[in-house]
Amino acid sequence: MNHDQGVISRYRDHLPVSDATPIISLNEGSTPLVHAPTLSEKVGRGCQVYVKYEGLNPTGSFKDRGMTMAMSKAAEQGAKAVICASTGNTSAAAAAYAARARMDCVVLLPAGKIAKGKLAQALVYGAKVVEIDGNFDDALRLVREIGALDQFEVVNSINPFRIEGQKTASFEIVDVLGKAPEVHILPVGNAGNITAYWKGYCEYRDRGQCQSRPKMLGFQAEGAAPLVRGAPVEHPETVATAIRIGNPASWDGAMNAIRESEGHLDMVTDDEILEAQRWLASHEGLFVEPASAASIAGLMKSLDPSRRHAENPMASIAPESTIVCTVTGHGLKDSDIILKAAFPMFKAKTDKEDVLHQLGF
Ligand code: AN7
Repeated sequence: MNHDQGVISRYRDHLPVSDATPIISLNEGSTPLVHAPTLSEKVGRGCQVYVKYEGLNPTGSFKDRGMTMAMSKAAEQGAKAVICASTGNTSAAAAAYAARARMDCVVLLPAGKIAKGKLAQALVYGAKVVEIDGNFDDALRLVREIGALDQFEVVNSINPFRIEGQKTASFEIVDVLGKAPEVHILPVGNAGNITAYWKGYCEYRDRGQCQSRPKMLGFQAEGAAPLVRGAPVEHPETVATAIRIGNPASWDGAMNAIRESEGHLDMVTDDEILEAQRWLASHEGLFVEPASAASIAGLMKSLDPSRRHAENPMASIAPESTIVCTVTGHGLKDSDIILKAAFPMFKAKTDKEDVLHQLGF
């Protein structure tokens, strides 16, 4: 049996690997592109919405695609240890793949701002976890400084191999649809993923695997929207801790994707994010983390009839368009956010009558 079934082995012709590259993989990728019938109805005009459900990667987020590449190349280069800053998901992926590669892993996390599931992952995979008294941007600055010392390979998305791995999501979407979608919607934090998706679509088009490329729509959280505002945000704040980033590393890559694709960049409020998260779970059966729901919130915002035509990126979309929303991470990583919200529950005695009575039957 072929043990390598992850994105490198499936797309190696499109990736900078050779026979000298040891493949560090957990069979990431091949995530489902789930049709969303209720969301499609909401969009209307015969459009079809699909959700790229990246929460089904081995560590529960899209970061595994980039990490298999970054870690394989680090192993090829003989690295003994890796380091990254993270809002949570990168640290989980780095820790898992480092365990697999038998390397040490150091992760720098903003103290108190990481969803519990992600922190648990970094710890159980055996990373050395350093909580920083600062935000993600501070942690990334430290990683750049420490990375320059040569003991560590940096596996943040400033490592170009991360972007290479992440572009495979676009390949999968085209392979499944048989074409590129008309619109692709993503949440944007450090902006590596939107950069990677655009690179993937461009390369696939250039190789004749698809004829067109989608408009790229990126959504940031309102309190952490440096790209929308055109300047770094010193104190980013959002309930979507994964995208609580004030100075994205792939700033230029994101702006280039938006410009070249004639796409659009916008922001959504925390309330819109949480509402979209619950809506997607309760209407489509897909539980994603808050940052991931920013793409759904963005689509919904674009449908709001009260929005003026000119600033609405969906206004110019043709009928029967195919729209793909990437939902980047699994909802279970941050169950606290749901449980804090005081959803109604029932209490009953161990008694059939009482259960029915409490339910109002
Ligand atoms: C679920 O883990 O930056 O725009 O350190 O975890 O490529 O940064 C996470 C980012 C979206 C934003 N959704 O992607 C990290 C980190 C989820 C995320 C993003 C992240 P980028």
